[in-house]
Amino acid sequence: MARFEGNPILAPVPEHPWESKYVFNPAMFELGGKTHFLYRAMGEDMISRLGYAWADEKFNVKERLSHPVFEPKTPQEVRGCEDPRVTVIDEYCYMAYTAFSWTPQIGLTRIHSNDLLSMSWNWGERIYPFPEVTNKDAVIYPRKVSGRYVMLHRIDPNICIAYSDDLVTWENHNVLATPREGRWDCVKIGAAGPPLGLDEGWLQLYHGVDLNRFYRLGAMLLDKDDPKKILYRSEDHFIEPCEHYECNGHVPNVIFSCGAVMRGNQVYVAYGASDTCIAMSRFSLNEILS
Ligand code: BMA
Repeated sequence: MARFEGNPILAPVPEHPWESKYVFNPAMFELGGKTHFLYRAMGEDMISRLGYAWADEKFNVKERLSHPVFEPKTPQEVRGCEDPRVTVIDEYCYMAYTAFSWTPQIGLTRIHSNDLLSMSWNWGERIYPFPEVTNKDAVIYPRKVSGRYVMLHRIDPNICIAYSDDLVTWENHNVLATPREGRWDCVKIGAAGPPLGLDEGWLQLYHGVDLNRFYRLGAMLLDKDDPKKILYRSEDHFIEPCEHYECNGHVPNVIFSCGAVMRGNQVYVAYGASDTCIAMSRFSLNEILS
């Protein structure tokens, strides 16, 4: 992956108490001709809230709100709402996130696309589909596959898959992929963001953690009609921490993505760097598919 020259693209704002220390791990998605970022932010109280910014077609950030747009509201998330991943399905933006109380679990909610575009933050009900399960890194697929919605989630250390008819009740849980001994993804793995639908299959970026707690990104290609079949998994990672903003920060040596967008042959990937700021990178589909 090639990094943007202007990295990092978003940094903490010392004047905003809720995002004065760290901003990272943004959902990234396209809607209404804009690229949207919903990002995890932490300030003095170390509670994660979500901030919002949008960018133009060249990924220049045009507007960033000075207030959080999603905050902890229920006992399940008293310690924060983390790592959002957004999937646009019909007229709604569905958001999966980590709801953090004493343990992390998956939170799901949605907002109407018109509300998101007009920045009216009328989020729907928050549901916790797997109560009591320590879980993170959920992503919802952008359309039904063979008649059912698909979700990947992460029960440490594996990426798991689940299915739903209504985006509320999720069942048929299975392990999709496990860490690989002796490699960059040997300790734990998690889906990076909703997958990209290609003719060749679902391109699923994921993060892998190694014994030194380095977070890197790689990818799997999953079968178009049966995503629990892994057609290919990258031997090597696509990007690893090496820039100063990736190696020095709140949690050093972390590249953690929650979303990417595809433009023709290019994939643009937003990522949190060292749990402190937000950067962008890009790669060519032709290159990785060949
Ligand atoms: C994960 C999550 C991410 C974070 C990463 C590295 O477990 O908490 O938000 O970026 O660890 O610290």
